[in-house]
Amino acid sequence: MSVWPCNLKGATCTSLFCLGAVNLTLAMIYVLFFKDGRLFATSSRPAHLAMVAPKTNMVAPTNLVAPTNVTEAEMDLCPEIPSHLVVGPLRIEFNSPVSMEFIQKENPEVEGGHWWPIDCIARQKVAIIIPFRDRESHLRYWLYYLHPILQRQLLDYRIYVINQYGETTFNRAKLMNVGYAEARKQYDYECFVFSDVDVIPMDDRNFYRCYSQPRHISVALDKFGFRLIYTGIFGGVTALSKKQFNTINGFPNKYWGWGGEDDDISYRLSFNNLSISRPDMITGRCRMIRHGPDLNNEPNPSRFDYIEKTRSTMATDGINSLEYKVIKVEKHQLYTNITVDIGKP
Ligand code: BGN
Repeated sequence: MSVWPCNLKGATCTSLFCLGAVNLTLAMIYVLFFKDGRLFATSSRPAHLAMVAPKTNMVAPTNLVAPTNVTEAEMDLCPEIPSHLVVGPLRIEFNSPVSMEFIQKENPEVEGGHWWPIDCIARQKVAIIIPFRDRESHLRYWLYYLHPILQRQLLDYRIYVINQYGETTFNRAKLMNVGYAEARKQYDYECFVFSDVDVIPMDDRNFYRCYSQPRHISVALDKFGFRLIYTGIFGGVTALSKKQFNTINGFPNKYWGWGGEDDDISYRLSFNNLSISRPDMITGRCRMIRHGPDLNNEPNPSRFDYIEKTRSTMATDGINSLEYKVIKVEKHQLYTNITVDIGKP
């Protein structure tokens, strides 16, 4: 009796059997490794979530659908200007509160505030740092509007909320320094965007990324009639590369209360021969959430004195003299929350 599972004899039967075995092996490899559109080893994002195109508040992008059988090494860099960007203005309003649950459902592919494109390689890894205390309703609007915008911009980004512990006077610049230091420990970011929690861009083309010069992103605020109120202004939303940040020794730590810290940063830039890059005044339009004065963030009377001395103080007051204590790190779906004790004035 023949051992071959066919009626043919000798070489013909052997090759038919081998061909069948090869086919079966290939089919198994396909099912195990490629079925979900990519080698599973290249992404920790669950494949069924990775395939979901990011939700948007305006458009449904078409080119974010998972590709077929592409490894990361074969992927192209994402386009510098993605074709699915909404050509502004976006409808940004703060009349109907959004719940965190709703925003979470809208962004199932975001984990700990982290998102990255899966069908191309992001041009920059960006840490987005939000100095924060007691502004939950603002944070919800921020997350609701920004996640879809950042995804359409095809950035590899993570949101860090740096929450000041305790009741002492707020210190925006020191919290931003903490955000930089903590983000650096987590990932090899090339770019750091520092954003107030109450400022939302009105145009997708206003990129939350770094440029060859430090970037002022929120250039045309509705609060100021969509104008730049003075040339050196560097508040609201800004972006600095790792190199630019270190060139100016980061931000000052001693501005407790409202005002002046952004001017100090602006002086640091010009004393180090850096200039400010900006989008045009249409692309750079932003809305600010209206609110009353914050508790424990009164205008800082020392700010006038401090900014006069920036040139001599910037070498010793900055990221090289930063001291703080992390109280708690919580990974929420839409952001990483770091509660930090930054001391007192
Ligand atoms: C400026 C503040 C900035 C603030 C802008 C916009 C000062 C320093 C004293 C000259 N600067 O006047 O911190 O971002 O207004 O509100 O107060």
